[in-house]
Amino acid sequence: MRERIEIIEGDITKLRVDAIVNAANRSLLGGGGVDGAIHRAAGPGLLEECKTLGGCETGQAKITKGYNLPAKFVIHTVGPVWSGGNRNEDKLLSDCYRNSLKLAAENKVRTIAFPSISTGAYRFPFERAARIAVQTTLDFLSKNPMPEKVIFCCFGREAYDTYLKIFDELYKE
Ligand code: AR6
Repeated sequence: MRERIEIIEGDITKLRVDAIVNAANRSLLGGGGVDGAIHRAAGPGLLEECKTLGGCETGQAKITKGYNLPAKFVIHTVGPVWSGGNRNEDKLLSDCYRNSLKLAAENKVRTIAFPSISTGAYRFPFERAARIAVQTTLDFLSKNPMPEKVIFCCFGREAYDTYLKIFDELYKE
């Protein structure tokens, strides 16, 4: 199990993996943050395909091709907007990871990279989000052979340090 999870610091648009996950909004028509970076790097074909998808509900996920990205696919998921923690935000964020991993497995994705969903414009507290990301992924991988590898792509040193700390807390041999 340990070898199926990797924590790195970097820009997710540069990763040569089967799928990268996009922290999108319900329209799936682009935005700022990692969503903007992914659309810029993928080129206009990505938006054209996204227009055909009819949006996406919070906690759900949809898949497209990667166009000019080094990644073959983009899995678009919509995280919850943080509004204090009493609006089912934890469960919805966990759904994002679980549904993205499920969609990846269905599409024979072997390696997938996640950004930290909801922790930018949507203001989810970072440590709390990292704990949900890691725990949901550990649960999924313990029950499923695919994807073979999950990468948490941390944007900046502080994010990276937090993920390492949370992983050490949650991972038991
Ligand atoms: N690679 C990896 N992580 C990144 C990158 C990158 N290139 N750029 C930013 N991050 P956000 P959200 C990190 O705001 O909170 C968009 O407008 C960033 O440091 O991108 O889910 C959408 O269209 C942060 O930790 O996504 C939605 O409207 C994390 O990615 C809304 O923002 C997520 O920040 C979604 O908000």
